[in-house]
Formats: sequence, structure tokens, C-alpha cells
Amino acid sequence: MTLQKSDPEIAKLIGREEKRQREGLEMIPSENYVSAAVRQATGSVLANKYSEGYPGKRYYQGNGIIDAIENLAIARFKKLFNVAFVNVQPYSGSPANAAVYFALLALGDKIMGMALSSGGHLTHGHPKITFSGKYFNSVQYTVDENGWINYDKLQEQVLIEKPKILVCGTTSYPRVLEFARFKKIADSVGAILLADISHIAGLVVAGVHPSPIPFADVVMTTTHKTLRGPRGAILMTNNEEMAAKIDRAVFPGLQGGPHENVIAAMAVAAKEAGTSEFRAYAKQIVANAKVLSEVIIKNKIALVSGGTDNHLIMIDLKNFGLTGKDTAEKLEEAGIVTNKNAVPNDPLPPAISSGIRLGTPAITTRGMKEPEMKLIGDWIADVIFSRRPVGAVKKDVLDLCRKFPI
Ligand code: DSN
Repeated sequence: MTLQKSDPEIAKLIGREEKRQREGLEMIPSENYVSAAVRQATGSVLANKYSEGYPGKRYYQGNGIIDAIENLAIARFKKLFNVAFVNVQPYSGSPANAAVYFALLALGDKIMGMALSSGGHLTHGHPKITFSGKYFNSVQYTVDENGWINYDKLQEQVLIEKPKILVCGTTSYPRVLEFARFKKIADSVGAILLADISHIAGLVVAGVHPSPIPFADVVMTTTHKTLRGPRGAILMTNNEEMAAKIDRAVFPGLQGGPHENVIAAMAVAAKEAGTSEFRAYAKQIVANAKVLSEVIIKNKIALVSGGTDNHLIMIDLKNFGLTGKDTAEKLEEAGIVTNKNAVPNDPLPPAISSGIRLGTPAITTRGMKEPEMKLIGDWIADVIFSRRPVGAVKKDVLDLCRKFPI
């Protein structure tokens, strides 16, 4: 029976969400449109199966085909990232980072990650309200007053703090991460280096951002952002001993049955990401973000760090007395979907914030290129400065979206 017949309420809501995704500019930099093949695998009969354990070592019968699927996913990611060990079972990025800490640290050990307000992530040791800040001794580093990581300052702080693990990874940092420098800094105190490349993984496999694999002890990425796969995460390392500890931390340490439907969809995404089409796509994401940032700057709107090297842009609204919350809501009314985000030295709490985070992965999947970025950059300024009625911008957005169907 179709969903439409068996549950019209949910079918209708899904239909409305599909329409929203078609008719608006999805510019949250961690979102994307997956292929029909990825969606088909995610919604497949594999969702019916329990397969606790790992290929060849399961706790349930009937897993021969599941083993073949999980092995294929592992093999594809090994090749894609050029890495020796891959665990494809983490449900998402947060449990994947948790598994790394539980595998390699003792409770109370020192974690050092980038502060959320500087562009880090909650699981990188955000104090008080997250497991990473509550059950571990967390210290945080920040970006400088211009929004850049200052590697010399980081080195000084690391020498004082001597963390057990140094996390390099970001959710709202628009610049290249220098993994070789991070490794040198981690090595200076014998710290483990964890690279969380969730945002930039698609750029890494396409060669438009340096890879952390030669440097980091462990690399984590979610699979649903620039990598354009299903919602999940993988853990990678070249260290055999760490790989064994990570496997045990993921299962049975932290998780139960893996989501093999998602793992199959990850395998599909890994195959797609190995193609020349994907490499061209990733290159275009960065080219689009660059043009978009230039147009926004031309409209006299400040960007954190003054621009971008990757897929995302951070608008700093502090000079205009506008909040991220109000601006994101107004942009959404115009069909431009972004998110409010703290900026460095933000005087406002995160739920209000003074920044807008936006990016190009999803609109690039639709086929938009530099000419469209020029339009969108001006429309964003129109909304921020109330230069045109929101309804007029929304009409332009809709016309553009219709020219680039999903
Ligand atoms: N929530 C993700 C993001 O939007 O960047 C990070 O986990």
C-alpha cells in the first residue's frame, strides 16, 4: 500500500516539505539534496534487518547479504579517502565523536576543541551542557578578532594546557584548515589529533580542500553534508590499534544495531563521490561560494574572516544592530533558507546571535553557477537592508528555483 493511501496525513506533510525544498533556496551549508539512488537505498528493505556486530561477526543470523553491503561501503570509503581503516556504523556525527573519546580517553581526560562561537561544534568540548564538556575536562581555543585560527597562539595554549586530544574541525569556519600545522601542534605535547571534517568531506575527496588523512590520528565525517549522502557518519584511521579500540567503542560500547539501509546508501554516495562529475560539483561549490561572498561584500555587508575558501559564508550583522534570528526569519520569508549563527565575540546569546551562516552545497547540486550567485547575493542584501519588499524577492527566488529543478 502506498503511503498516500495508508497514511495521508504524513504523505501530505512530506509532499509539503518536498515543495518547500523545491521552491526555496536551501542555503544551510550542512544540507544538500541526495540522489534518487541514495534515497532508494535509505528507504529499502535493509531497514528491516538487525545486524549487531561487524561483517563476519554478527549476533544475528541472516546477515550474509548485509555483510556484503557493509564490506562494500567500507571498501569504497577506504578508496575514496585513501585510508586503511573505516567504521561505517556511527549513527551520526555526535555519536561518532563520542565513540572516539570513549575509545581513546578516560573520563576526565582533557579535550581541546574550537569553541562553538568560533565555529567549532558542541561535541568538541562545549562546556556544561554537552557530554564532551561534562564528562571530560574541556578547554577551548578561539579564532582571533578577524575570525582566523591563529596557529602560533594555538601552539602556546596547547603547550600550557597539554590536552590528551586536540580536535580540529568546524561547523562555521570559512577558511582552509591546515592539518599539517594541527598535527605538529598536537605532537608537541603528545596529543591525539582528531579531525572532524563533516562540513568539508566532499571538498576533501574532490581535492579542493587538503585532506587530513596523512596527518590526523582519527578522522570523523558525517556523510550528509558536502559528501551528499544519507544522514550518518564514518570514522577513519591509519592506526591499527586505534581502529580496534574505535570499533569496540562504536559497538558494543555506544550503539546497538547498525542502520544497514543507511550504510547501503553511504556506499552509493561513496561511489558517486568518486566520479569526475562529483569532483566538478565540489569545485563549483567553492567557486560559487567565492562569487557569492564577493557580491555580499560589495553590498557593504561584513563577513567573518573577510571571505571564504570553502563552501560557507558567515555574515556578521553586529555593525547593523540586526540579530541573526530576525534576519534568518526574514530571509526565510523571501525563500532563502539559512541559519542564525554566533559570530566571534558575539554579544548576543546563541538562540538570537549576530550572524547568518549560509553556503552553496545544495544550490550547486541544483546546477546553479556564478551568474545565479550574483543574483542571490544582491537579493540577500535586499532583504537585510529592506531595499525591496520581501514578497518581490520571494517571487524572484521562486522563478530562479523553477529554472533549476531538483
Ligand atoms: N548541525 C550541523 C551543522 O549544521 O553544521 C553540525 O553538526
